[in-house]
Amino acid sequence: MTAMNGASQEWLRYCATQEQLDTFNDDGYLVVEDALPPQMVEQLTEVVDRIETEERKRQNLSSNQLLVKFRTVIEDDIFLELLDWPQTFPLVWDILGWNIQLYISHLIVYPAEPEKDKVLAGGWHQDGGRPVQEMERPQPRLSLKISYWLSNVDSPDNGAMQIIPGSHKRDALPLSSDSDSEKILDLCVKAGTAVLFDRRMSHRRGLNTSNTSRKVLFFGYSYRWLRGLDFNLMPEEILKKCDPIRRQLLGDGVDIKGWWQPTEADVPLRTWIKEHRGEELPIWGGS
Ligand SMILES: O=C(O)CCC(=O)C(=O)O
Repeated sequence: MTAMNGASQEWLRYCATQEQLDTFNDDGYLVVEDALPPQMVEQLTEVVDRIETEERKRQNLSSNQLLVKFRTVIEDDIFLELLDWPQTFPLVWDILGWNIQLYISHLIVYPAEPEKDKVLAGGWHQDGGRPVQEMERPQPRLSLKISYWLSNVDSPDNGAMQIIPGSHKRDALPLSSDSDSEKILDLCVKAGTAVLFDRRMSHRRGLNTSNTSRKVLFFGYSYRWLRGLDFNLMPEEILKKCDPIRRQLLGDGVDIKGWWQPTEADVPLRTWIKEHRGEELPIWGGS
């Protein structure tokens, strides 16, 4: 197999335990504390601050407005490191399998709300766009996101993400904004924490009434037969910087057919897992 990036040396140390798999399956989310060391948080924050300045100009946003930036992965090479980050990536392939790609990467910078009693801007939702409306119930999992927290969320007032644990199984949003309120969990996390969540789990952004800006990166992974929201064809100059597994995650492959019926060359992640875990891993089961 072609030379891999340094991160792959560490992947086997961080594969999912049965307890982590059970937690993700039962609750719909999984917290990985200290997924990013302080130095990485610092480097990412520097990059995010630069992007924030550029984007506020581009989107004509004032410094106290919410900033949402999609297609973040191409904005700096440091995000290519996050693509297969050792403390989180093996969890993704242990949950979804190896036929995966990055389908979305977005950044949210949420400054403190100027007024204390603003209503929540982001409503309860499941991720996935139109398919969420158009698929029959119960929906399949299809994708998950990793949120990388770059600022401390010590209390709900810091704009903690709100989730309803277990709601991915019920596969229905709360009927009114505050029904289910007893089941709502405010995700309080330290900077450097990663939280993986099932796209079907009801979630929303909480209100930031503190005096600090909340910074989070979201990396969403889906099956390769679902096409990307960020890109279908990643720019060649980004692909050139990447080893085969990163290229797979960025949507590269031999041809369209291989998204559905992969050959070995389409899915180097499968080859890596096979070689390093000694698993059989059949490649596909018919047309
Ligand atoms: O910003 C948040 O806390 C929630 C983000 C969110 O809803 C999403 O990524 O789908």
